[in-house]
Amino acid sequence: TKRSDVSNSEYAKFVSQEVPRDEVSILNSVFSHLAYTFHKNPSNTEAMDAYNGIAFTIRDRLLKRLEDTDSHFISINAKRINYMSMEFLIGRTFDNAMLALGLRKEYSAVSNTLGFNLEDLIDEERDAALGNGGLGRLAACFVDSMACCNYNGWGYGLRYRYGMFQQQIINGYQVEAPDCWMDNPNPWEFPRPEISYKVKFYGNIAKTPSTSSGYTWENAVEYDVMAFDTPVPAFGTKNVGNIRLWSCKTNDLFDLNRFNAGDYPGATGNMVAADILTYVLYPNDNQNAGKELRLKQEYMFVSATIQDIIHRFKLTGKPWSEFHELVAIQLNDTHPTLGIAELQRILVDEEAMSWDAAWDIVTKSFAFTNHTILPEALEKWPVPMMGKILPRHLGIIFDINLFFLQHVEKSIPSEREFLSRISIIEESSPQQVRMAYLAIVGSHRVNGVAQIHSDIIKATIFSEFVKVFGSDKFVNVTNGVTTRRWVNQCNPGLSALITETVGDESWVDDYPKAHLLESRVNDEDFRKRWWDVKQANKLRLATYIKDTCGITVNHDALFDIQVKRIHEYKRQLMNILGVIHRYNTLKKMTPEQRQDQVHRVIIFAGKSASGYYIAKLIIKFINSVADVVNNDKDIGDVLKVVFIPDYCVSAAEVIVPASDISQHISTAGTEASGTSNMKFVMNGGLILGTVDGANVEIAEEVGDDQIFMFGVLAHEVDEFRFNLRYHPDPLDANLQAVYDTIKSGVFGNPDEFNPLVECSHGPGDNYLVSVDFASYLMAQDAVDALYKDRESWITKSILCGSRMGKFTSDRSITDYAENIWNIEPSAVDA
Ligand code: H53
Repeated sequence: TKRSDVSNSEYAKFVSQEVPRDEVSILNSVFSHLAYTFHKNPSNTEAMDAYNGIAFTIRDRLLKRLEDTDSHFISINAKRINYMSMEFLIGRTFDNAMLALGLRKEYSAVSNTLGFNLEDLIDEERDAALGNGGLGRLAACFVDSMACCNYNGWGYGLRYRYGMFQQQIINGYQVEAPDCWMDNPNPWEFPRPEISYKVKFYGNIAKTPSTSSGYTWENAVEYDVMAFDTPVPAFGTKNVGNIRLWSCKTNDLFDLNRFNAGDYPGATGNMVAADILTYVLYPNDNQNAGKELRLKQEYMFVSATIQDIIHRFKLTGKPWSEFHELVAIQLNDTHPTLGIAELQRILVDEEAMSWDAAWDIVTKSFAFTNHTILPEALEKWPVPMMGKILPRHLGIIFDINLFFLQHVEKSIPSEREFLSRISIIEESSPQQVRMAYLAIVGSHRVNGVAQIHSDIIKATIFSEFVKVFGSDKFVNVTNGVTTRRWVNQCNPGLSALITETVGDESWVDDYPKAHLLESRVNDEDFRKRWWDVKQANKLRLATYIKDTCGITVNHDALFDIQVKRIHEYKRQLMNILGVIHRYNTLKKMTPEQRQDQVHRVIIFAGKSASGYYIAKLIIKFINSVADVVNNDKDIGDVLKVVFIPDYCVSAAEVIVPASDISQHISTAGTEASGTSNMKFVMNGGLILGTVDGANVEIAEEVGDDQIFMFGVLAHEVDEFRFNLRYHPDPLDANLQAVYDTIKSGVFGNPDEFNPLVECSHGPGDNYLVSVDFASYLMAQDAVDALYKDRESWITKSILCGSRMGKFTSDRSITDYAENIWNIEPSAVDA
């Protein structure tokens, strides 16, 4: 008998055992980790140790399931989805994992035995904030849904040493501090030193007729990139997902010659250079920084990922012609688009394939999701920069473009102008590589993220490509959110109500079942409990606000929330100008009249890109207004304004369940989808929004009359912009009064805030604040009126909450699977 046969059969016996689920066994496994992983015993165990000890036992369970899932999919030769994203905004994993494993009660008892409250241990975990906003959170929801829906899907990304910066508010200003999230042990990842690849930069291209492609990439600098796996707990199935994150490996870069010559710092020079590549997440959302380091990050990410995909494919022993039947690669925005050139390069330069055969494989495997039409977000890289860092890829991109333009010329007789408009290379000075165009040309499907957005990209930024490729290549997949985190985990009160109504927990992975809530809309007892759940969540948020901002708010007031990245197009500015209008109106009233008004707490949170001047000024302005309003004795509890610092996933889990109304008020046509709008409504909050992104589909589902909509429509925006520039209307009297208040100096030096006045009216008003302001105030009045009628409010809240079945990310993933990836689910146990 070979040694491996013995150990294999023993191993098979070992892994086929179920991991015990009773409290005593769990406690013992925690003791074991405390003692042998962390060198702790119950008497010197602090909260952080208890969290780690417990988390490591959960990690053991997840790793077992990851192993089982992997073996299962390998055994059936399943196609794998590779979801490539520069961002995964995961947040915390602990609570989510306990719920997914169905062991929360047991772990709660074990925590008590150790002398801790489970809720406190949950707060010990640092968020994994490897993303900026909606795009990164979507990626995290999608990996959750791929796992829960039993698809063979992996996320691929970068393991940033510093995630999204921590936001402090000092004197009203945003101040950024590094997010040192790796300072503590991370139970949720495990290093895979055996999985590492070489990634090359710089160098030159030599013509080498002896090689199959005729080119060799020489004199490049090489780095080693290593994998870290983060298993993704899944609810209601034994499958688990995985996010493979790449990190630079520095061990090989120690310069022994310099070390021996006594130059100790110099000996580590290359190590530092390599490390920096995965040091930091660029804190830009919907904005392209255009930095050389970012291009290197993107390439390091795609190169390691594509090599890993090819490695796994080769293990199947299948011919290249079947590659696309086993591999789907989804590009989350343009950030991983270089993957197209990388796969083409490996196939022609290293696998000796013909250009056409390689290109056929590439285009059948890749698909591209577009998330924005904002010009400042669309990635372009200067040709000289790309030529320096990635000389071979630049050559390949030029060839892809040449063949593409030749094809266009042949199929539709075109003028030069047309060709230059759709060229992947923009003829500017210097020339630029248009990454979205490369992504379209190299993919078999392109999708937008909400119906209105998918329609807009076909009619505007990509319209010429629709002429070339036909309309069928362009599809819509409306975004969604995972109901595991965004209802079940973050809102236990509501979750219990839904479970009681549905009869079991099946709604958690079959969210359309929440529609059963509607049958109870007239049940008095149910209505009262619905209201009480909301009040309890508001009390929880009020406590959070007291702890983080020191402001006392009354949880009986209407909670009006706008939390998202701070960006001009999202129009936090319009919100705060509306607050000033409300303040002015209240000031003019008698104390009795004031007390009669709906009491409101207006809550903001969100980060600004560190270099985004106007967005940072908006944060300062909100805080200056808050200072005045909150300290005005005349106003008291009638109006409070709060800016919660350091918005992140775990803060959102407290904020989202507590809204009465949330604002999604982007200029029509600018917000591709939005996903927090979905979370708020699922949690029984109503929406005040523009006719934009997913608001439109939410209105379709819940009923037009259920949500508060206002503002100009997407197709009217250009004309309004033109008029603001050339034929401005006189300024709205309310807006003028708001400007007068700002100019009076009550909120501080008016000169400081003048740029905000200038960009909210007249030719500077690119996002149409002045155009929508009057209808915004009217919609706000309608909100007040309805809130006074509590019974109607509760009815709307229940109806909206129950009609959100469409917006689970399980539905989005099923759409991708059926319309783009052509892949079937398969459960581990089946
Ligand atoms: O992606 C979300 C959308 C949202 C959109 C956002 C986004 C980013 O967060 C970053 C870059 C980008 O191009 C788009 O703004 O509307 O909901 C997920 O699709």
